[in-house]
Amino acid sequence: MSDDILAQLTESVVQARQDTARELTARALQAGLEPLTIIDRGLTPGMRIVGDKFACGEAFIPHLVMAGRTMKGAMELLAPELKRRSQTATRAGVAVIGTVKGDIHEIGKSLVGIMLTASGFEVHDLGVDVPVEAFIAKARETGANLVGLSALLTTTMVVQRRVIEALEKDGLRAKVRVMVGGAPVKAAWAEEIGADGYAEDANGAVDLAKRLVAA
Ligand code: B1M
Repeated sequence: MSDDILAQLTESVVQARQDTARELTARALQAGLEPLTIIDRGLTPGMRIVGDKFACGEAFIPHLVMAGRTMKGAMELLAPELKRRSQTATRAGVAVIGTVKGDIHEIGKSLVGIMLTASGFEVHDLGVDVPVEAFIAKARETGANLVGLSALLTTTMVVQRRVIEALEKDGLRAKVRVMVGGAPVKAAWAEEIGADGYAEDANGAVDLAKRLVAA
């Protein structure tokens, strides 16, 4: 039964049926499925399929846009549930996050932000297409101890390096841990650019963030 809902949810993202995706998400929650299961096994596989179709010329930009809207619509139902289920009393840290300059992919970054908030972090989400200087200014203003940089394009990964260089130049690097992520980002890249860690998904990002600020 739950596998069936999740499969239908994946298909609704592929077909960009926004109302259906919301209805199925509500049904999945009612059926007792965890929000993260709905995201990881229902919605995200749909985005992956659309991305693969795009890569081989079977889907085009409007399909990416519509699939993105479909997932975002479903996430509106899931975000409060994620936050409600993981209330924590203590503040884990202060995080500044965003998708780097030149890159407007927002869904994965926002999910990381929601999960960090749900895990007790005070999160300042700068959005997408964020200039290097904006990360530095916000980190300074908020006294952040964590900066999270998302990049979904191979062409924008290099901006993650620029932010780290700017943190160093500004004298902030010793005070903040830097976490990087996004589909093309790998552990070797994180190491190469001098980040403190890389996470593959939002759950991993929370574990990593907690470890980094505790160290
Ligand atoms: Co674009 N896009 N896109 N796109 N898009 C990809 C990324 C792509 C892989 C598709 C493909 O070709 N197969 C490809 C990149 C290729 C590459 O560089 N290697 C691509 C391309 C080429 C482009 C354009 C250049 C297309 C064009 O214009 N010709 C263009 C670029 C625009 C720009 O940014 N300047 C473009 C545009 C778009 C839309 C705007 C239309 C839309 C985004 C809508 C939106 O965000 N509101 C879009 C979409 C939807 C996608 C795909 C299909 C889905 C992305 C997504 O939301 N996934 C994507 C294909 C794919 O990823 N397989 C694709 C769901 C989300 C939950 O996962 O974002 O990976 P993800 O986040 C995960 C992890 O990566 C991780 O945790 C998240 C949750 O598990 N994570 C972090 C993310 N950030 C993290 C930060 C962390 C830690 C973990 O710490 C800080």
